[in-house]
Amino acid sequence: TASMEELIEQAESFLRQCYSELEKSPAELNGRIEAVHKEIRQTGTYHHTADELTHGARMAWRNNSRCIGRLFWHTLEVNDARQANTAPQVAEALLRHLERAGNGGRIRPVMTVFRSGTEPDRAIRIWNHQLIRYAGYPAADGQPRRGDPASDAFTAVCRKLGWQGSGGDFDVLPLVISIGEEPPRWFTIPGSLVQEVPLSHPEIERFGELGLRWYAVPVVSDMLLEIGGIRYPAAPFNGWYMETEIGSRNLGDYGRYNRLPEVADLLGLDRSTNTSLWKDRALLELNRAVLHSFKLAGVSIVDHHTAADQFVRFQEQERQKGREVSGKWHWLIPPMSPSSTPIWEDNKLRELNLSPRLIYQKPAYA
Ligand code: HEM
Ligand code: NRG
Repeated sequence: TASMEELIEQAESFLRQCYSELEKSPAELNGRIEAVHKEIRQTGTYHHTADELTHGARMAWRNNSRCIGRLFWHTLEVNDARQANTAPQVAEALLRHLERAGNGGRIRPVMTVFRSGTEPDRAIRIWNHQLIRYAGYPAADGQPRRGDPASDAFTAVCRKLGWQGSGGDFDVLPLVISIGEEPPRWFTIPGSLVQEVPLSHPEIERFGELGLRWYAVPVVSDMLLEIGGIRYPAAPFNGWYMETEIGSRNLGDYGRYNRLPEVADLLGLDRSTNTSLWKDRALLELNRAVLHSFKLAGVSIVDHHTAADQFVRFQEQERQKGREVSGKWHWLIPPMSPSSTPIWEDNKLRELNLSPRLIYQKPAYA
C-alpha cells in the first residue's frame, strides 16, 4: 500500500543517515535495510534497535530549530522504556527519569522513549506539558488568581480527576497518564524527586521576601518524537534551564507570574513612567537572582550569553560535519538583551524540514 511504501522510504532514509553517522559498515546497513523491509511488509511497522533509538533521539534534538542548547546533542542519554505497558509502569519510568536527570543538581540531558503509537487504541500519552510544573488557579469568588496561568486548563483536568492542590502559587502538579481509550490515571511525584530553588539576590537582601522559587529540571513531556517514519507520542526529554526562561518569561511575562511590578517596588523604582525603564531594570535583577540562586543551590543553569556562544559553536561544528543547521531566529534569540548576542545578526537562519524530529501533537485532553 501507499502508506507502507512511504514508511519503507522514511525508514530507509533514516537508516542510511544514522548508520553513516555511526560509521557502521555498508554490509551492516544493507542487511538492516533488508530486514526492515521484510518486517514492514509482514507486520506493517518495524522496531528500532537500541542504537537506532538513541541516535535517532539525538538527531531529533540536533534538528530542532528552536533550541539554543544543541551543542550538547551528542550527550543525550536515551532511556528505552518501550516495554512499559500500563499507567503505573509508565509512571515508574517517569520517576526514574526525574532521578537520572536531576542527579543532585548536576543535571543530565535525558530522554525516555515509550512504545510507538502504532496501535492507536493502545497509545501511551502523558497529559502534562512538563513532568514538573506548577498548578494554576483562576480568580474565583473574590480570591485573586494563584499559580501559573499556563497551567490553568491542565490543573482543572487534574482536579476533575480527584487531585487536590493547596491553592498556592507553587503546587507541583501530579503526573497524568492514559493508555489508549482507558480513563487517565494520576500519580503524585514524591517530593524527594522535585528539586526546587528558592530565589535570592546576590546584593538585594530582601529579595527572598518575594517568596519566588522555581523547579530545577524542565522535562517537556507532550511532544511527539518521529524517527524513520515511526511516531513515539510519549518521549519526555530534559536539559537544563537558560535563566531567561524563568526570569524573563515564566516569572516576568504579564500572562504568567507577572512579578515585574513587585520586583520594581522592592528595588524602589519609579513605576509611574516608562522612561524610568523600571521593567527593564526589574527584569535584569530578576534574571540575576535566578542565576545566583541556581548557582548557590548547585543546580545546572546557563546564562543567555554563554548559551548564545555555545549555539555559535554548534553552528561551526555542524558546518564542519557538512550538515546544515535548521534554525528559527525569533525562537533562538533570548528574551533579554537579544541584540547583545551573536545570534542577533545572523540573517541566514532558515527552518529546514529535517527528520528525525520533535513535533507538537494535539493535547491529550480538551
Ligand atoms: C527549546 C534551551 C536541552 C529540545 C529550547 C528553548 C531554550 C532551550 C531556551 C526555548 C524555550 C522557550 O522559549 O520556551 C536548552 C538548554 C538545554 C536544552 C539550555 C540544555 C541542555 C534540550 C534537549 C532537548 C531539547 C535535551 C531534546 C532532546 C528542545 C525543543 C525545543 C527547545 C524540542 C522547542 C520547544 C517548543 O517548541 O516548545 N531549548 N535546551 N532541548 N529545546 Fe532545548
Ligand atoms: N521554556 C520552558 C521550557 C522549554 C524547554 N527549555 C529547555 N529544555 N531548557 C520553561 O519551562 O521555562 N530543555 O530540555 O532543557
